[in-house]
Amino acid sequence: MSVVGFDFGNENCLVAVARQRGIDVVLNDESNRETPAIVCFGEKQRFIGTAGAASTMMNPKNSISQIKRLVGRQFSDPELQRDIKSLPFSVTQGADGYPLIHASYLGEKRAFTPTQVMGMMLSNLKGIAEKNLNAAVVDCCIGIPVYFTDLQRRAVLDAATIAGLHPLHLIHETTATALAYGIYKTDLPESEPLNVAFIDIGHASMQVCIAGFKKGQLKVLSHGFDRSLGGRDFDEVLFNHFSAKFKEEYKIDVTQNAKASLRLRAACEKLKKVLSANPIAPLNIECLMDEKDVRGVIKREEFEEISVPILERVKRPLEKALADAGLSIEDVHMVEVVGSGSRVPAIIKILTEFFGKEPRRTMNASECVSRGCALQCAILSPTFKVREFQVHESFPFSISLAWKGAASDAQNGGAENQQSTVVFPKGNSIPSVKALTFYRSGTFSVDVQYSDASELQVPPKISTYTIGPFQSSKGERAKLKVKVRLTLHGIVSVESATLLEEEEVEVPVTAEQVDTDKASGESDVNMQDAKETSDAAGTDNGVADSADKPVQMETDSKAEAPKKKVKKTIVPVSELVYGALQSVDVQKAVEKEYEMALQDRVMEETKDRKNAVESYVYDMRNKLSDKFHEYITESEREAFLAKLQEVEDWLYEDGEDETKGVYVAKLEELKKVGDPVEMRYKESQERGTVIGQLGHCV
Ligand code: ATP
Ligand code: K
Ligand code: MG
Repeated sequence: MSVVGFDFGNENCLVAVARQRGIDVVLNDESNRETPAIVCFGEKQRFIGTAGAASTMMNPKNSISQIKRLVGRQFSDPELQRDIKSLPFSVTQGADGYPLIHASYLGEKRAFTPTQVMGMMLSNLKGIAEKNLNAAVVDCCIGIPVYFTDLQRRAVLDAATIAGLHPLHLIHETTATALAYGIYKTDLPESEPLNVAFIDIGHASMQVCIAGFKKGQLKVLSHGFDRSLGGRDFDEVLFNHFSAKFKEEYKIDVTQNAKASLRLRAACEKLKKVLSANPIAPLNIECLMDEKDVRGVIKREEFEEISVPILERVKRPLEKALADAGLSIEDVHMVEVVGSGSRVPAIIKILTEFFGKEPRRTMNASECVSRGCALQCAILSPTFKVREFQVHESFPFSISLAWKGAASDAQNGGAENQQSTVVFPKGNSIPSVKALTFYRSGTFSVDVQYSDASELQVPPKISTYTIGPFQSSKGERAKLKVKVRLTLHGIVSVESATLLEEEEVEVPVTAEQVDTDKASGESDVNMQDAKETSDAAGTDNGVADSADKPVQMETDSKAEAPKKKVKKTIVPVSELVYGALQSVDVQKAVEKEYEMALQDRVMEETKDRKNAVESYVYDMRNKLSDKFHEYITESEREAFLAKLQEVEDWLYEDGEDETKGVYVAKLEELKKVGDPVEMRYKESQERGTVIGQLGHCV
């Protein structure tokens, strides 16, 4: 199996692989460690990553960036609405209420889901890993922001499927960083944990994680985030500043011109980077719009002044993380800053003031997430031996289960009959399984929802599960055990429902029965969880839903014989996840991706074959006047040179844009003339060598 970690950034993606001697961040085709998250749709193929970034300026409307911002969100999402205002490509609302990205591809107008585009990007990253490992890559770990909703997490999994990847673990980016920090430390305390705050400021968002480290383990204590506070917000501030200035000074409205906007944004990003190291920075763009060259300059002080609305927000996620961890400032022993967006000096100033100590940069700020992901993948892989290190992850939101009371109550209760209980409270460990017990007489449904959707600004309902049909042998209300799982990826689903029927026959405990209970795969911890949950559900429940002793089975199996036998029957559960792709749609997307990848490959090969013809022409021309000179007659040489010239001209004219087959045939045509010459040359060389050797022997 492959051991690969992907950091899919809003701006930059990194790929890390595990090799026997350690973790390496690998280079892409252009020999860069960072690959821009851009998919550009062209007339004949797609350009992805570095090639995509190179095409952006020429083809802004078809260059899709900020992919991570768009996945798994409704079109009406206020953040998405804000984001798409500054994007050069078109995003509209699809029939299902989710965004569609429009681009012209192969000369046709096409629409893609953000998940599909993420799949394209992941497929490119997968290719980078495969080239470096020289092996197929399927198993991997992918970093995700801690604030990703259930739907966003599912979208990443779908995108991975489209790319032919199988993520073993979607890991929170800050946790990956914490893992990469802790696993190499040999001096971690035995008892009192070392508390470290990790702050990641990327291109579009800020994440905070406080983790406690002890020898051989890390425990995530809390999270904090601002989903819209990152490097690009500073670019935007500068962009607004200069576009207003240029409107006044040069009478040009950059915002009305996609290309000019793109160029000014890119220049502002550069300017921001210069300001991180210098007190003042210039901005010059030639021919920005209406043939006008523009000039500007800004001091770091002024930049910080106009950035106050952003900088003011840095503290809030820090305060929240601290409060949720139940720590005071003095309890935080170390502060580590990562993410390239954190290079803005004003941010470091705020962090220093807040924590009362200088934040450190001991980690590689751009690589740590990908490294942590690869480490996590290595830990999960049976093929790698990794130093014993446990990661106790904590879930950032509260998840509830909601249901309607039983039918008889519904008739007089109506809406009041809606009940809910928190299944996974904020801070719950990941993964986790909990069980709830329901008493029902027929098919019923439960909703999985956010206990507090307001902090996420999403509709509260995640999914609905319909449980049934089932038939209780005794009629009346049957007892059902419903298992809810919080997966390693931080996705919640109802995993199974079991009908429990106590039979009057008294039977002694058998070894077999104990085994069956064990086989259910729940640890003691989880059973304890289940009890807590059901207690909570039990308190405010009516008659119908009293969640009664869900751990009874376990006590039964441990009790002394004789005892009651419990008959277990699996009850069907059907799932509806709001906004998630149906598996048939994912399958269709997989096929489409296959087609597009094939087209890209054909085009790459075509370019390759065309280059082969071109280099043959140059190479042969040189050789004909050099080493092949004596192995061809004067007239033949003249004719061949003319032929080569003719082909060269053709390459720049009629043959500029031909199919692969045509270039292959053209090369064959030339080789028919060239090969015999080459052959004669080689033969004479060999003869020469033999003679030479013989001569030497004598
Ligand atoms: P995210 O974490 O939001 O998904 P990402 O991982 O792609 O995004 P990073 O690569 O960590 O983001 O950071 C990119 C941001 O850092 C960009 O906004 C970039 O302009 C900014 N940046 C890079 N170098 C500097 C610098 N020297 N000074 C200021 N900002 C910088
Ligand atoms: K990154
Ligand atoms: Mg990042």
